[in-house]
Amino acid sequence: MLEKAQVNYALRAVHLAKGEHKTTEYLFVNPKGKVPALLTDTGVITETPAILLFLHGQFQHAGILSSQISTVEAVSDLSWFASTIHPLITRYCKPELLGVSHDIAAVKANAEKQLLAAYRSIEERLSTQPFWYGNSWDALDIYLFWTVNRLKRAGFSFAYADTVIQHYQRLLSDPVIKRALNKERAL
Ligand SMILES: N[C@@H](CCC(=O)N[C@@H](CS)C(=O)NCC(=O)O)C(=O)O
Repeated sequence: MLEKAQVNYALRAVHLAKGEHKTTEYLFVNPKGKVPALLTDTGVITETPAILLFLHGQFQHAGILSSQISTVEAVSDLSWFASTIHPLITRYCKPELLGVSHDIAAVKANAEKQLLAAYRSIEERLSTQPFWYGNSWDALDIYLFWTVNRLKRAGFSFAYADTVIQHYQRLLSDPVIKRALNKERAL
């Protein structure tokens, strides 16, 4: 979204597999030991919905959130992604990060079941419009894109979610997203 807003920003990689999110240095940034965190002129912002609402407030004409919707609707949708879908991604992709010592396969299988149900409802939403809120993409589309990108890499099957994959591919060919992904890869 910073790329969409065309502002100067710097990225810092935090390697979860190496436990970098639990180091003293990172816990100083986010004591909750989670990514993402955004360092701004007025302090650190954590929690994805808060970061996105902050960016929307700062860069009002950048299309961070659709101008067609109320803040309440945006918070509701962002919260659903952050509190329902996002935690399932970790359970599916990196169940070992949860500190579960037994039956990691069951944690993953349960996450898969719940993710499939969530993507079915997303399929319905996207069957009548190309993007989350209509004809142009915003932060909700990118949150969805990020989940799909992460799950695809972890081998999740989207065989029954053609519309979600079409949405993903539509975004993948967008020049703003290409630039953002290239910057991430360069890390
Ligand atoms: N509620 C947080 C969740 C962030 C989150 O779960 N991030 C994952 C990576 S995608 C993480 O930091 N996992 C490390 C851990 O839970 O130990 C948000 O909305 O930003």
